[in-house]
Amino acid sequence: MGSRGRADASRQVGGSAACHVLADGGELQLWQHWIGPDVAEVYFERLRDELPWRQETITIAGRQILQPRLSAWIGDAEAVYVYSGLTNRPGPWTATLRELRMRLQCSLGTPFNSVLANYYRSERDSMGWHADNEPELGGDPTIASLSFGAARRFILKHKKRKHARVALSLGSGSLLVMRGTTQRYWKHSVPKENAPRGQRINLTFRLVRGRVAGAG
Ligand SMILES: O=C(O)CCC(=O)C(=O)O
Repeated sequence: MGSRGRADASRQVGGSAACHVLADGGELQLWQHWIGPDVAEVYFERLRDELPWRQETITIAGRQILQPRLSAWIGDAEAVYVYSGLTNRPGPWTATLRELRMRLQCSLGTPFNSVLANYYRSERDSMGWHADNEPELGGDPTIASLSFGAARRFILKHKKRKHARVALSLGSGSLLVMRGTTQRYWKHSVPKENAPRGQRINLTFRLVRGRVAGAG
């Protein structure tokens, strides 16, 4: 980490969160500027350069497809996580991720032992509809999502209530916390967009509760 990164990273903006109460007990808290723009730019560069980005192949309905984004799974050794048929063994914490984990844990009072990092190279990279409801995360997990770089739309829809939707814009330095029953009753996605967007990195910090039988 350069001296600029170290000095800037201590200037956190924070402020108050916008709260969204979702049907059936879901809860969202969004800090649009949890980290100020200059510091967020430094974090973006550090994460882009530090993380072991890969384009994974996943199996959906028996078909192998390349994920439309790059990703990296980082965490404590026991944080093995299965997602869309992929067994993710965590890579080691980097200095930047350790620092962000510490800040989140202090702010939210919630422990995290792992993070899924996603790198959206352009507006054509995306994340399909899913819920972070794998058994390893336990019931009703708290997920903390930090975004850096280009703003992207983040959409939630209820799994059963047809018209229940929430659309948010996640800008650089924003922190979205999903709690309560959000993962049980809602799905979320980052859709492809047509208008040009720059690169974006998103980090979702999680607490994986140990490997479950049959997790591969
Ligand atoms: O990129 C985002 O904002 C969302 C990432 C996400 O849905 C996930 O990591 O499960």
